[in-house]
Amino acid sequence: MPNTPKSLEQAFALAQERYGSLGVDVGLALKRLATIPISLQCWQGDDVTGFENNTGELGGGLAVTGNYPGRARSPQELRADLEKALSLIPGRHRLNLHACYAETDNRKVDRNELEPTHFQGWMDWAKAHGLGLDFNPTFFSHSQAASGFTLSHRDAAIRAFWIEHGIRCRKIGAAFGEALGTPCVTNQWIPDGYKDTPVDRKAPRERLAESLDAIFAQPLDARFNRDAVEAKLFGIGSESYVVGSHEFYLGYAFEHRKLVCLDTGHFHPTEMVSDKISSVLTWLDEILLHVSRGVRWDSDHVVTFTDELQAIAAELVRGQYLDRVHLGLDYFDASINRVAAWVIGTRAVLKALLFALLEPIERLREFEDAGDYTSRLALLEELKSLPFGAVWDLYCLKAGVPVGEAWLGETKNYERDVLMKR
Ligand code: RNT
Ligand code: ZN
Repeated sequence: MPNTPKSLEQAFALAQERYGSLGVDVGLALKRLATIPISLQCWQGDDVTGFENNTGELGGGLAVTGNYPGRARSPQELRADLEKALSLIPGRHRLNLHACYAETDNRKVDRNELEPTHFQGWMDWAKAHGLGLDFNPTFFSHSQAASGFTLSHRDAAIRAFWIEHGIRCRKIGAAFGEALGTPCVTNQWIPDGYKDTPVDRKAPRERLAESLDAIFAQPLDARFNRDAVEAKLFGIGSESYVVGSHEFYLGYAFEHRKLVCLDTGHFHPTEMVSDKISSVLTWLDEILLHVSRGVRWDSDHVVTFTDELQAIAAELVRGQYLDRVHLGLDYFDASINRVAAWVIGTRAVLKALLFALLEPIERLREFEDAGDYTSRLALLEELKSLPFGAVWDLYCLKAGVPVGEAWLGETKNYERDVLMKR
């Protein structure tokens, strides 16, 4: 059957009945889904290059692989690509910017000189498109980060340079929040670490704590800016030791009432972020998620509808955490169409959230509370083959975005007409 509005409505009506028989209110689930913003990472559009026109080499132990044509080379191209992607994704979302995407009119403005005005173009664009903005200082791809150390560097002058960058970025974040009427999450991630086994694990961490205290010294209005800190397990060239480890930042965030950012690629491959959410939220008010997909390592593959993504979404819904968790994407794949990469990843997160919102949670809880684990397992398995796709399709139809794989054709046209001409 083709995807005519009529056939989609019919399929939806049957799905609604089926879910209704399990006590699930499909209409309510769709309403809730429409209120959840996903922060799209600007850096998927240009392989984390930014507009500083520096060496063009990606630092910080990050790696983008692939050479698919059509990379955005200017703010105009990046915004056009984002507009295309957003037109294929249901709902209202956000953009996650990095400091290296400043617009400085071809003038050299160093990271410790950045001001909100250097992001005016982004603010105007975000406002015109009803998007919120999130922000990240860029502590990599820079001469002052060449040693692999920034906020924990043993040289106080280098630390001071990066502290100033961190301070300025928080203010830029607050300017975003004030201009757009929605708090900006400003996320601090640094690459600092050693390739080989250090003999002093302690001093860099003490220096990092001091640098963070300096960055966060000035309180900012939480209506405009929220601070997050992101840990990592290892990077390329920092395999043996990372200063900003999970325990380090968890402690820091708890002590200083910051958000931790849990990046799904930043843990040992068998450690699951889905299990960390309720643990961390027992102690912190809010967190940021960087949804990524590691393949064997922190590879930053495009997010897909995996078991772990479903488990994360389920945790957010079951724990009623949606208002305390900021959802952002973090991957960069240069081996496929970059607009499609955004669309695939964002749609996957939304699908996972919808799947979770359609869960007959009352019934499952009853089974669990009664010790009936047989029924819990049986129902969880049966839910996987309910007509969830029909609900998702209708959501897309009503949101005015392409249903099913139809978005791909639009992306291919854009590739032919725009991306291939770059
Ligand atoms: C790096 C972190 C960080 C970056 C972005 C570009 O491992 O995940 O979030 O991916 O800041
Ligand atoms: Zn991340």
